[in-house]
Parts: sequence; structure tokens; C-alpha cells
Amino acid sequence: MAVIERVVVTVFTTVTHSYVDEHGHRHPGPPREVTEALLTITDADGASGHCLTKPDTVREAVVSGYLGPALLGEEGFDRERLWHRMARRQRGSQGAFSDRALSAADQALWDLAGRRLGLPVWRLLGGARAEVPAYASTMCGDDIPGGLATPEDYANFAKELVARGYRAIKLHTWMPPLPHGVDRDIAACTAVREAVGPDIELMLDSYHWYSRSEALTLGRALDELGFAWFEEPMEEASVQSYRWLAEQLRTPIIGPETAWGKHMARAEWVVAGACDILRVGVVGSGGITPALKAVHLAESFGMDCEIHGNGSGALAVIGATLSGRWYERGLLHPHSDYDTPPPHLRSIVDPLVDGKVRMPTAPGLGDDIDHDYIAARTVATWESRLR
Ligand code: LLH
Ligand code: MG
Repeated sequence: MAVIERVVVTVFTTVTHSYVDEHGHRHPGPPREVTEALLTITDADGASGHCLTKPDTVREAVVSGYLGPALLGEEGFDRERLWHRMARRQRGSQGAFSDRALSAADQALWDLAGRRLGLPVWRLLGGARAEVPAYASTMCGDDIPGGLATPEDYANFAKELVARGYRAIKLHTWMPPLPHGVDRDIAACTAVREAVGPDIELMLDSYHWYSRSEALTLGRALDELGFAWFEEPMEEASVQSYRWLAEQLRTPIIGPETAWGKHMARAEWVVAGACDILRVGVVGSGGITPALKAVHLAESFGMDCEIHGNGSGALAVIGATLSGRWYERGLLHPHSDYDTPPPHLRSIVDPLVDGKVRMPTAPGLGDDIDHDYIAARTVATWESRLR
């Protein structure tokens, strides 16, 4: 065991084949250069843990003002204690130290622990399963020819996804700035059900700000179509709206995904009866440490907890627990190649084999980071060190 000596964010350029629209939804696009960030925590023995994140999430002021002061000189193996040490600094940061930054540091600490022990994190955390079925999670609807512009586009893509081996598909339908609406959503869900038949599980993640009555109309259509869950059709801050909806639908309601409050917010949703399936994300809810608590909470109530989002952090929690059926593989699109890694990774962490994803076997989180690529394309380094 050894104390933490350095917290470093390396900002580098890489290439992406997607763009994010003005409302934050990702779509396929021509290749373009973007900046990404690698957070690295190094201890006095020279062991390091890493987490890939966004430069805006772990800005220089976050490193010098929060991560460095909370972590430097502390025993790097003490993930639970350090998570609380960091989380207690969020309140006074006036929003500057976000749950996403906390998550990046927490994931890097788990990566460090796994690498030191020579164990994959999912195994270190519990070792519940070595593989998990993946559902295909589509990008949001668009207006791209041959993309996800019409119900027929969704139906055609769904057939292609089944041919690739997926046994479950989640539609993200149209969101602003594009025209959106319950009728369009129902048309897409109906077209996909007709295309894949009754044996493929289907889920819907729709526009997130429907009214109660719009969400009920949409949910009743999903009842008829036999959907496996209905995700985030309303503002998640209104727990009572979700309780109201869940009481009236046969289709299970899943949530919350984006609601603020880490594992504590999940406890409120369970007690309120606002969801039938719990949901938590490693990146959005403060890290592996709180996500694991949410999954254990769900298990205690006899509920499934599905993990939001893809990547090594999600796999760590899914492999460590049994209270959830799926891995969210995506976001996928007819014009997007999910299986080719970006240039800063040597391989993807989640290849699909027979509709399933196997847990990584490398020590730590299992990301296959190309450190030479990152070193050659570094544009900034933000560092806090012990001495
Ligand atoms: O609104 C979106 O773009 C999607 O809902 C996106 O956030 C996606 O990550 C998601 O919700 N997956 O479940
Ligand atoms: Mg979602």
C-alpha cells in the first residue's frame, strides 16, 4: 500500500466519427478532431490508475482545487474513505466539482486498486458473472437519409441488429432540436415490434419532457406492444409523476437515470414506488462506489437495477453483481461503426459475441489505452503533486 503522490489530467487530441447536437445528443458524422482527457492517479510505489473523461469535467481548477487536496498524501487503496473525502467537498464547490469529476477519480482509484492486486475490478468487487447479455441501444432519432429518420429506418436497423446477435433493442427516439412527439414514437415502436417479432425484448427511451398524459398515452401503447421497459419519458425531478405513471402501466418503468442525488436518490425512488426497475450510471452518479450501493439497494428490495451507459466502469459494476439483466451497448446507428476503437484505444472493452459481452480480464478496469498515442498528442497537462 502507498500514498497518492500525483493527480494528473492529460488533455489530448483524438478523432471521433460523431457529433453532439445543441441538445447534447450524439449522431454520426464525418471524422473530426476532438480533445479528450485522461485522469491518472499515481501512488508512491509508481503504480497508476486511469480513467478516460472529458477536459471540461476535470478542468485545471478541479484538479488543483478538489482532486489534489482530497487525494494527495492519502492511502490510495482506501476507495470508500476517499470517495467520501471527495464527495464532502462537492457542496462547497458551488457546482464546480461535479458528480462526473467525482466518478472519474473514483474509477481511477478502482483501476489503481485492481492493477495493484492484478485483478479485474469486477472480480475485486464481487466476481458475480463473467459475461452479460447486451442490448443494442440506438442513437436518438435524426433526419439523416438511411439513418434513424423514419419508423421504417428503425425497423430496418432493428432487423440488422438482430442479425448481429442482439436479443434486445432499446430505441432512443426523436428529441429536440428535431421534431418529436408521442405519435412518432408509437409509430417507431410499432414498426420495430412488427420487424423483429415477439421474441426480441424491446425498450423505449423517449423525449424526456413529456407531460403525464403524453407519457401515459405512450406507455399504454408500449403495454400493447409488450415492451420490457419505459425509460425517462418525463422530468426525473418529479418523483411523484413517475409513481403516478408506474401505477397505471403494465410496462415496467425504469429510473432514475439523470436525477441528481447518487444512491440516495435511488432509495427515494424505490420507497416512493416510482420505478419497477432501478437505474444508476457509473459516470453520472458519482462513480463505481455509489453505483454499487444502488445495485445492492435494489437487490435488497428484490428489484433489478440496470446500469446506464457503456464502458469499463459499467462492466465493473455489472460483473460484480447480479441484480440487473443487461449491458447497454451503444449508442448504435446504421452509419456508425461501434466496433472500431478510437485511435487512443488499442481495442474496445466490450466486443459482442453471441449477443453477450465478456468481462475484461486485464487487471484494473480493463481499458486498453494507447499511452504512446496520447503522449504524442498531448496539448495540456494539469497536475497536482505531493512534493
Ligand atoms: O437523450 C439522450 O441522448 C439519451 O437518452 C442518452 O442520454 C443515453 O445515454 C441514454 O439515456 N441511455 O440510456
Ligand atoms: Mg436513458
